[in-house]
Amino acid sequence: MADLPAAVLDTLSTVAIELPSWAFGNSGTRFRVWPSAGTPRSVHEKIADAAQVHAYTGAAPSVALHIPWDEVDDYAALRAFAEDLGVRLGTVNSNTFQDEAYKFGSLTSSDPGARRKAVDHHLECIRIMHATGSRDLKIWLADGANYPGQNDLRRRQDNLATSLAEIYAALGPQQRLVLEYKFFEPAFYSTDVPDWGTAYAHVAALGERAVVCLDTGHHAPGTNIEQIVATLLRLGKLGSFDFNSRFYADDDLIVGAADPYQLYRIMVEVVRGGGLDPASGVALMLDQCHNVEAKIPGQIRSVLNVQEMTARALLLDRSALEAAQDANDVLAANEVFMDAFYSDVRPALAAWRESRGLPGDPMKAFLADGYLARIADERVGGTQAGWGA
Ligand code: AFD
Ligand code: MN
Repeated sequence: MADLPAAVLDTLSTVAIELPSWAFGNSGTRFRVWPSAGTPRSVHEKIADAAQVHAYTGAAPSVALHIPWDEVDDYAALRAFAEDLGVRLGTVNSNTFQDEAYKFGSLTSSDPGARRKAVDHHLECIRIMHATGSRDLKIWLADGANYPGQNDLRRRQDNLATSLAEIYAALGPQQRLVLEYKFFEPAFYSTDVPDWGTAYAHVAALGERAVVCLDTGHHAPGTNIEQIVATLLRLGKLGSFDFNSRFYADDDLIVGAADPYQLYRIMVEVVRGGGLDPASGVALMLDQCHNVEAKIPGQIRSVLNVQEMTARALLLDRSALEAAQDANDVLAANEVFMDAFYSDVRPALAAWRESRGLPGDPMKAFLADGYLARIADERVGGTQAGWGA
């Protein structure tokens, strides 16, 4: 495909993919966290690496923070540092899954002291958001149980509702509470926010500035994720994605790498449901842990994968599709749907990037730049960032 319709390119130019600060630190699995030369030793160096992704792709203008992993004394200064590098600070991710006090839960815990500590952590995250200018407070809870009988499943929901209500009441008028679900892990028998329905029930009870985060790696195998996307968009409660891909569990691999067709189907529902309209408030964020691959190139690949599948979704001939659907012409509808998926948009995207002063092939341009060799030389000493495990 030589070029894309102007309307597609106009929409693509508004698509912003938020990068997770933790993707640039050392990461791995519960078995081993792999260090690598040049890994950031501070949130400032993470932001510098994230700014490289944006500089080469033009599509990653914000960086999500993780508290306490990215704690600093002066968040206003951190915000200015990021903006000087051409990116802004985005979602603030809380962390109530690593402190000893949360061994048996945080916001849902039967221990009022653990709940208090967890709520106070979120109130601190909100204070940070005022300094960083962040809109979203993202809450993912590891809370759950490993054995039947361990927890009172119903009381955990009551505790969660009470805790979330206090946090929600502390939000500023432009801020949102984004509740993320995950069907298992680290808890193995029950997770207190396991699915979109539970997350939806809680955010619906809280109010209009409470929404759901859909992490694409947080579903049972075979789940029809795009149907959840369509439903949450219809309900006005899809706040954000945590994009990644998986083969078996929450593998946090490069989005689109395991199943580009699934990413296309998800983006078709995002387009159909108005999720690309900036007014929709839907945030497209990556949540990945680059295990054995280089981190900055891994993020560049991820951004390009989202951009490519979004372009294909925007090419879908919706009027032909609707006509075939209304006629119950199964094969014609599927053929229209697949026709857009089979479009190789890469040459047209390369030409589009060059027309905007960006490298046609961001990955090739970045690798030729020598940044990775420079940070490997310069970043000696200190303590390499990880995910605190
Ligand atoms: C882990 C969790 C969840 C969360 C992320 C950042 O599984 O996806 O969004 O950490 O806290 O990946
Ligand atoms: Mn996530």
